[in-house]
Amino acid sequence: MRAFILGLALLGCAADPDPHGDPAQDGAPDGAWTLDQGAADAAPDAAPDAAPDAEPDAEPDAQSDAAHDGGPVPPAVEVIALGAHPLDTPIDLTLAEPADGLLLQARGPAGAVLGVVDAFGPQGRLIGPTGAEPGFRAAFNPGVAVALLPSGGGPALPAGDYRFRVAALGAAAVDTVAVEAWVRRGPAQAVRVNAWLTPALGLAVDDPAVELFAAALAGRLGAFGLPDAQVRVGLLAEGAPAQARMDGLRRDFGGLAELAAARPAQAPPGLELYLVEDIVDGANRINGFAGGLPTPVGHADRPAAVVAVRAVLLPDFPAAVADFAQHELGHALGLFHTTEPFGDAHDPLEDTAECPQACDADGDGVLLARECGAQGMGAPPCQGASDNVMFWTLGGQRAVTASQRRVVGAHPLTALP
Ligand SMILES: [Ca+2]
Ligand SMILES: [Ca+2]
Repeated sequence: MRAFILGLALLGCAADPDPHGDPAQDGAPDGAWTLDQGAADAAPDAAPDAAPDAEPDAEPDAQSDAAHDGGPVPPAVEVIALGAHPLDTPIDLTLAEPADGLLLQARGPAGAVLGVVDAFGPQGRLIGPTGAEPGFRAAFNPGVAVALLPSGGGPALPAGDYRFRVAALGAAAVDTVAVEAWVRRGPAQAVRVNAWLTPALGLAVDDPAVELFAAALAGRLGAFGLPDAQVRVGLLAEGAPAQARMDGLRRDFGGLAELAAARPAQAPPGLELYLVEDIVDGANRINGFAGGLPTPVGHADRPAAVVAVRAVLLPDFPAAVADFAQHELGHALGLFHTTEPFGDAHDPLEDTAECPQACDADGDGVLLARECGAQGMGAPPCQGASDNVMFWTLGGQRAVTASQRRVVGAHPLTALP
């Protein structure tokens, strides 16, 4: 979901409804929200539960190590607690040294949909005032605002002063949000995926098809520049939800929260992938959904940390389910759709092709993979414009670009052993 406003992705994204639609077919857009498509007003959360999780320092905004709940912090990551802040107020951060990545997180009430906007660094604007501006996209996530910089790939973030604010969609009741920054230095190392099977699938962690899925997904993640990806499959307890039901346009992510609640508390931090029977977003059935674009670190209890993928095909087509999972995990690691379903928004990366609305050959307003020159077909500017793993739906080649690997490698979860 990038949210909510930001677009979620239809397919894969966080709200990607169909991240790639069903294998071997172009799906209709089913889910994504984009920033300019406002969502229905959500009921305000009556009991905001945002609370700073670090002891306040003498100076209210002093930077200090955060007492986060994400497990041991690897050497390549520095966590800076920025304290509690009201919405829409400037939040300052100083980097003493350059960084390869910066994950900004702001935890608020579970019912709020929050995003980091108006981010600036020493070299200028990083995220637009609403998050939707071309080249300055960001996402809105349920319960925790999360932004990964630099979202456009590119060189390291320079040392110096950074400023941003946290905004909510709709009339959410938010007193303050608890803000922290995860500073990433060094190249991508590895990533751990906690892949959770819902018992309703009737699968065991050592079923051959499940092992094939895990191996295929680890290979897919290698394309993101993560050759040491670990996919650890676990079985959720009896009674865990079989489906994820939500209504993104109404800002209802209850189905994702139910999945998050089923996660074993002792599991190590990682990308949280839930393999379920079905995913329903409003009136749409979708193949995958990423609750956060990107996913937060240390907030596994929040829907923003949930990546759900429909896995009924896993026994027969484990590699196809791994394809869906790769796309959704791409969102969780900070990647937008290269082109959104209606061609009205694109990722901020220069080395991924954009499929312009002029490629809508049948005039229905939706850019299908074949209209965007899937598999290198077609003619410019439509040729090959859907041949990227983060195109909103299936059908094209699954290319990954250098900038996409750069973004993924900025996420602190790629520093976890
Ligand atoms: Ca692009
Ligand atoms: Ca069309």
